[in-house]
Amino acid sequence: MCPALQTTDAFLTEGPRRKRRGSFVSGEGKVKFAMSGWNQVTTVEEMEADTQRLRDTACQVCAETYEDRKRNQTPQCRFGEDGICCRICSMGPCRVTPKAPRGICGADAHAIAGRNYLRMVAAGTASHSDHAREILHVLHMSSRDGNYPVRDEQKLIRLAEEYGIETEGRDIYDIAHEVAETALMEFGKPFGTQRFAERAIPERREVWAREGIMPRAIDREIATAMHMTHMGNTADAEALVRQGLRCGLSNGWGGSMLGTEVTDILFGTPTVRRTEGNLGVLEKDMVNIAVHGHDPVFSEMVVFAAEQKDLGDRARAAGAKGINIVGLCCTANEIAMRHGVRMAGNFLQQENAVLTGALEMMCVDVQCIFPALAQLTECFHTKFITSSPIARIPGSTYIEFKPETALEQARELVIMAIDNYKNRDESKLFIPEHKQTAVVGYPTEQIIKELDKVTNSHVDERGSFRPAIDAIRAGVLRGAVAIVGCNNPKIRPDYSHFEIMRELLRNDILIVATGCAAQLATKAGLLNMEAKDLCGAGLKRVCELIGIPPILHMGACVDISRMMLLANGIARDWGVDISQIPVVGVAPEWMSEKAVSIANYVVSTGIDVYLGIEPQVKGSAQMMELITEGTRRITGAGFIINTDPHDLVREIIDGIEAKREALAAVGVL
Ligand code: SF4
Ligand code: MSK
Repeated sequence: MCPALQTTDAFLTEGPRRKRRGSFVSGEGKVKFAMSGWNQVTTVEEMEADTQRLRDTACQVCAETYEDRKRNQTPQCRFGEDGICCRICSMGPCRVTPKAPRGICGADAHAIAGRNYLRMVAAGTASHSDHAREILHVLHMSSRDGNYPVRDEQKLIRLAEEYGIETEGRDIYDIAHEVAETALMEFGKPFGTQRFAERAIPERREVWAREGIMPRAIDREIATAMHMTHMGNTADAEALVRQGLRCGLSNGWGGSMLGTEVTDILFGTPTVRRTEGNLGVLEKDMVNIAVHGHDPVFSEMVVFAAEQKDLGDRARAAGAKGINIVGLCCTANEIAMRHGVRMAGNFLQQENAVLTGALEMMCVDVQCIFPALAQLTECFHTKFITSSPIARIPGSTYIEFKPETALEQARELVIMAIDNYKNRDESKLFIPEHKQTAVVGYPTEQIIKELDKVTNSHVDERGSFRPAIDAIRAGVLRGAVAIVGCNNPKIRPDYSHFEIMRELLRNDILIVATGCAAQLATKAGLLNMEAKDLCGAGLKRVCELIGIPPILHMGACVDISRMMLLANGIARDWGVDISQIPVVGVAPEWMSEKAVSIANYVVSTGIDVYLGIEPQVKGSAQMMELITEGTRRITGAGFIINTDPHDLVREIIDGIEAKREALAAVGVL
């Protein structure tokens, strides 16, 4: 038996409720901890042991994983790492060195790094916003009897009223179609700025107007970014950074916000639900189907099809106990929040899910999908289905998903998976046992509702932010941190998320999480109500009073706009700017261009962003200064970068305390 397997077995026989003691290094040195009462956290070491055991399976079937490919890519190119390789025109590629400080056209390191950076923002904005556009087209064809009815009519009416669309006496689907048409204009309207920017408090809008970063049409901001970075255009790093802020805003207060609103309208605004997370949610004797990606238009229909009785009967006739749908990455967040569907894991767990040998099918839609899944699934019986013209992958079975035929297509996929159950090879089967219960589904509306329970304050129909403010004002909560983002093999996967979350909880800081960070919290057990025992006395009391876990799951990476509205609401209530409230964003393990776009809109909203992975601009001192301090001069917030999670969390706590002191000095606290 290999050592990794022995380790895993030891964990399993010891059981999950063992006594735990340990230590971790914080900014103040090594801190010992002994958990009292609840002691069911799944540690990163336990997750790593599971991964190691699954790598044995990979060896057994001669499959490679991202770790093998990472080794082959090491050392990674320094020019790329520092952002100073330009291949924008065919005179290049040009690489900046001390001996050759300019490209052939004369662009220096600052221009090259700035252009590369802005292109990342543009790509991230395009991805989130195009996702929203697709869903808007589905809203535009929604119907009472079709595949996609409207599930949250109240939210639709509210949005229609915000848009100034007549609602009185009209059929809900007429309203839905007009809302969709109006919203689709936000992508390409020739004049004006983003309508949702009007949701921001006046102080913020003033900053955006003063600094010339008020977002116009989404497609225009993307096109402007691409135009500015074309050969022979902008070489001024500050102008590139400013366009990054504006382009990011067109995502956060445009495309992403639309994506979230319309997803809620079509599929229902999430409510609190219990679910489970980690690979242990795969079932040995069921037909396992993983849905992976971001777009719920696809996954919702697969979930719906799998619940149909005749397909359940078919699975049982095939010798299985039923059909088990699980989610990966942000698709998991979407369907967990609306249906309680269990979550198999985050970004760097996608290969592990296949390596269990228990997946009959992996269905993907868009974004964050490893092309490597095609080769990997060939080593197993797993069918790998791609469904979107946006994400075509050689080696997959491509079944283009169309809203008009969605249910029939989803049923065909589920049938294909059921028929594949018989092809499972028991000799390759290993499902790690670790899984955790989790409470998910805290969109902004739900958080307000829950926090209102603290003071029973008078609230209007939409609730009030007063209780959160009172808890922070009293110092019971020191502040709030939004932890978002991916995994990145440049650092130990999930470790930074875990360490930062745990330390923030100990320091009475409420966490809201989305994306793959939220998935780590799920896997670790930090979305469990009982995780309050890991918190400082203040946060623990708030959790007990309200009945919430100390980390609130707010959704997918597209849902970070929910966090912007929450911060906006708190600032409005306090009568201060968003940049003054003790709320920050953290992306400890980010990797995607979407994350760069998100970071830009969060900073533009006035919220500091703490990064655990360095942006690829290090080759330009000017760019480093611009993203850390320059944006602060423009928006009141900037990036704080530290690759050591323990140092980073100390900086976060110090940052929150500094904001509290500043508010106390002006009499707000
Ligand atoms: Fe080189 Fe300038 Fe062309 Fe970039 S744009 S590849 S720096 S010549
Ligand atoms: S899935 S963008 S790895 S959060 Fe949204 Fe996770 Fe990051 Fe993809």
